[in-house]
Amino acid sequence: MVISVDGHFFSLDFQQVESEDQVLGTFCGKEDRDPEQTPGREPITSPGSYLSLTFRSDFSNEEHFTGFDAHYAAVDIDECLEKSDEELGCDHHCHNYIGGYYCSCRFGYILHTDNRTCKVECSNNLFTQRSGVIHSPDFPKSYPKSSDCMYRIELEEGFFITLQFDDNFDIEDHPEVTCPYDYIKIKAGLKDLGPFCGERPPARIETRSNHVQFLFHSDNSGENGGWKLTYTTTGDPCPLLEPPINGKLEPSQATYTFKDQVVISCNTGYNVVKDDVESETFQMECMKDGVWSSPVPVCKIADCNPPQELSHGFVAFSNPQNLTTYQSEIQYFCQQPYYQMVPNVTGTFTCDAKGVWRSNELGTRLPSCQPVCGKPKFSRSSLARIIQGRYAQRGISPWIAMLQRNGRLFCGGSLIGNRWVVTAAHCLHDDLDPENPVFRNTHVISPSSFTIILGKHRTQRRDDTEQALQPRRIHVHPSYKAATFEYDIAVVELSEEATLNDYVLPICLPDGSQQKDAMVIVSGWGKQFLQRLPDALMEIEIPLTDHGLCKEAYARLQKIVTNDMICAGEEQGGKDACSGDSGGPMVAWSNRTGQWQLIGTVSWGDGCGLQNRYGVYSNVLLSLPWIRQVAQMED
Ligand code: 4AZ
Repeated sequence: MVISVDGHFFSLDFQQVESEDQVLGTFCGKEDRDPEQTPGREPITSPGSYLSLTFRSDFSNEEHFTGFDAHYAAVDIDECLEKSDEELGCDHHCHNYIGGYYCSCRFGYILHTDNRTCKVECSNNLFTQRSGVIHSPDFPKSYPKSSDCMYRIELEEGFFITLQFDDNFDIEDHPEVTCPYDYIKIKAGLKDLGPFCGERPPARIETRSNHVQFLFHSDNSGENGGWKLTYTTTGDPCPLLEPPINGKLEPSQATYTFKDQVVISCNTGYNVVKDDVESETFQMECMKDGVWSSPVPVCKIADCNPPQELSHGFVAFSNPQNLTTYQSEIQYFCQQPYYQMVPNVTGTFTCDAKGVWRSNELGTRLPSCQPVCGKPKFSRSSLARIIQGRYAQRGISPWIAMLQRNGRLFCGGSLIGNRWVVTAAHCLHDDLDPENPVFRNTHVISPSSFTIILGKHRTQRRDDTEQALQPRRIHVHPSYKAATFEYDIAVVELSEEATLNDYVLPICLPDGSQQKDAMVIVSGWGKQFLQRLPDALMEIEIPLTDHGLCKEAYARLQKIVTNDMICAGEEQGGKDACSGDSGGPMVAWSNRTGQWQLIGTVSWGDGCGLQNRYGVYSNVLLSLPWIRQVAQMED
């Protein structure tokens, strides 16, 4: 601030105006008479914010002096405009205020404690990338003053940092003294480098260290362009790698250095094996001091291992050494002629590149060997037609089952598949007398109370071909009515599989292709005429009877032939099933499939072989969905 004084002056005594020890003027006299000694109307301006005025009068007043009157006012000076840059010292911006001025800095800079220069805050720059560029603030424009910039490059142990300065290098220096003002100092590991300044950049610096500290100091003067450097990192090289036999390395390079990674993969059909573990790929890394993280693994051919066994089948290798490795081929076969492959495929599998047996037909699913049904080895000669009922040939009805209790025959049955026997529900009933008040549908005999014998022919003597099997479970048809013999059908599960051979083979389930008037064959060990039991299996060939005709024949006896029953027999009687034949098979030849099918199971009748009476059988076709469900058979 300056103070300006002006006013009227009427004095012979004097008045002195001073500012900061400097006398600005001494005045006396009368304004209109002595203008040169009076301040007149000209303002007096102090150089600073202080001004003093002394009025002195002596011992006499010769005239009537009126004194003076002066006015003062504070006037501000804009130093930013008035003073030279050097006088001001503001690095970036100057701001005036009443009585003074202050400096400020551009965005990104901070005012130094000298309140004049602008510096930057750059004490904490950390670089962790494997390469990068560092330069002085504002490069290539002049760098800030009064700054201490610290740069750190920090990498994992094993890396070596190399510094390469740009040719465009300009740091304030001195012709005689080494870098007294501005400089770069570098600390690389335990080594100190620098100071560096001037216009010639330092040569490329290979530090062989993974830590570099870098100080750039600037003082409060000078206008220099600064510096720029590129840093790169390398590590010790690892030894050259040979790809494994039947494999490759990626990426394929002439040299690999610290942190470089290679992926080892094998050709199709081979797997990488490392520490007994197989995988598709394996990664290796070049570590510090030039060593690989592990040795190169080997490529081992994919191995499908011995193929799964096939129940009732076997597997054959297409190569003589029984190899199970990549591209080896195997073929499954079923135990013919008793088992066939389902689905009907070649059963050829090849070991794929993943070490899995695979077939074009089934993928990785195995086929199954299912019993062949309705195809006995021994067949009736077409000439030898059954006239009266006759001894069956051994093995001609290989599906027939004998149900024995306490060593005595009580019913017949038919083998379906290799674990199931179809028989009549009434055979498995506790109380066979419907007149008895305790007669109940639920009174089923225990599976352990009877035995099923397959491959049987004779009644009184053992057969070499027989297989005695124990029932495990009994399933009686849910619609079975003991009082009326409706749905007189049951399925017995065997506790173990029957061994299929020429004398033990299952019968096929019906496919509905049966003609209404077809001839059927009924076999059994039941009673003959004169109540005698035969000493070997008997069979008859009879026609199916019209349902209406059969119904009518029995209606006269107040017996109902329901729709789940089929009748067979000749009008004149003679050939018929009888007591002991119950549950046994009624089979028919299917021209369509070329196999024997189970059409019915022996159920009931009025007497045996009587005229105008027919044997009544449970219609298997009607119970087919239930049988398939119980015996877990697919369609
Ligand atoms: C029975 O008692 C029986 N004529 C089976 C079939 C016939 C008659 C009786 C048919 O097991």
